[in-house]
Amino acid sequence: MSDAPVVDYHQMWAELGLDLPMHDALLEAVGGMYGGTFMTQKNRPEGMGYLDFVMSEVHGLRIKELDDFRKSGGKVVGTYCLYVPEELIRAAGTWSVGICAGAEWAYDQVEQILPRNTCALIKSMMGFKLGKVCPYLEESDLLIGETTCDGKKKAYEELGKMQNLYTMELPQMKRPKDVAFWRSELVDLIAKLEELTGKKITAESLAASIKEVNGKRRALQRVNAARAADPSPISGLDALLAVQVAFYDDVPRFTQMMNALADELEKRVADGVGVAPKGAPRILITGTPMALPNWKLHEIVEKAGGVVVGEEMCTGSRYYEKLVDEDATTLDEMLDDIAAKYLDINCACFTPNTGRIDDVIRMAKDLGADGVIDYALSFCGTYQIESAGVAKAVQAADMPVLRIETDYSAEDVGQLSTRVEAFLEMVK
Ligand code: BJ8
Repeated sequence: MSDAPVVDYHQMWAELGLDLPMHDALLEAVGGMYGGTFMTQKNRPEGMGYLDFVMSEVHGLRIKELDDFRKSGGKVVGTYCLYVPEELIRAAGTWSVGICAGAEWAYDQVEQILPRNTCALIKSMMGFKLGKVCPYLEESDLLIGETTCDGKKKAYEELGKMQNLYTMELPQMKRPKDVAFWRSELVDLIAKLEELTGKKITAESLAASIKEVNGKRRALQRVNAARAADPSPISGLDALLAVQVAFYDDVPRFTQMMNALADELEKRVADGVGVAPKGAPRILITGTPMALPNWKLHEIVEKAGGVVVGEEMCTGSRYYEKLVDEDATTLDEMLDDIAAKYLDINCACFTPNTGRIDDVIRMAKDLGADGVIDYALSFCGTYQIESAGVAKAVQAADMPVLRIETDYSAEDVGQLSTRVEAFLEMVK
């Protein structure tokens, strides 16, 4: 993946308190998965070399950067949900990392605390902590949870017994009084961040971080807009990876590299260069987020000859589509804008959540999708219940839909592949 000399990070991982044999096993498993899933793809954009490098150093160089930052007095804040505003975290001078939870780990320990019938994302979130294999968690001076679904909310109570964790209360409706309440939660978050860092968030620092994070989202918008072309210039797997990495990479560097990737994709589109033959079945996926290293469904679709052209999910359009207004000049106005932008995310924890269905139909049309796959993790009640309504709306828009319920295990890959293959046959 890279010609850089191999550095041994075991000392750093040991200082973080990781379980070294288990962590080595995790890295080996994820490295093997990455090689088999990503490096075997044909005709990838050259710009993906950056993300290949980031992934090859996911627990190495990036953790060293966080480590150095903390040793020089900086603070790192770990988050689990899209509603926690990255702009505020950065405006406090802290670095934000999205903690991934996309692989089965230490479930035997997890199930001593949480019920077996808990969604894979929550179990993985706890498993990485209990199994002592996530350096991002251990580098976090503060974790920020949120009251989204009941499972996460209660799991945060348990996680908070092991690590410094602060929970924001997220309303679950979007009336003006809910926006006002959410804004008051942002004010409390500012106080928490200022207490952590001893630094004040000012209008200047917040304006700068709003611009910076918007810049990152705009770069991802460009990358994803290119996927409307047929043939698509980038695979769904690679586009998904870009959003997954957006949660923890250095913001200015990532933005620059994603803009360079977008330049290349736009050139590919102009030249008619794609990753799959023109006319390959085009699929939009909607549903629960796919945290690193959850690449299961995309891999199944693309190995079956389809191409994923969009993700209506938190590791997709919900992350990059909406921006915070940049015109405000006072801290108060900026908080209004941040509260409005974030409460406009369409998560199934909200009622009603019809905006998500509108987004699915709009994206399917804009991206030229031939079919939609609705993806829900087992035991995720909110997304599972929304699934029937999503399917009905997609069918009413004259598009085929496939509903999938799964988890992080490989056990159902054969069965899912058969269903996806039949679906791809049908959509074309
Ligand atoms: S904004 S989708 S990141 S809450 S899959 S843990 S909902 S039982 S992840 Fe989410 Fe924020 Fe919403 Fe996005 Fe619960 Fe469902 Fe598990 Fe989930």
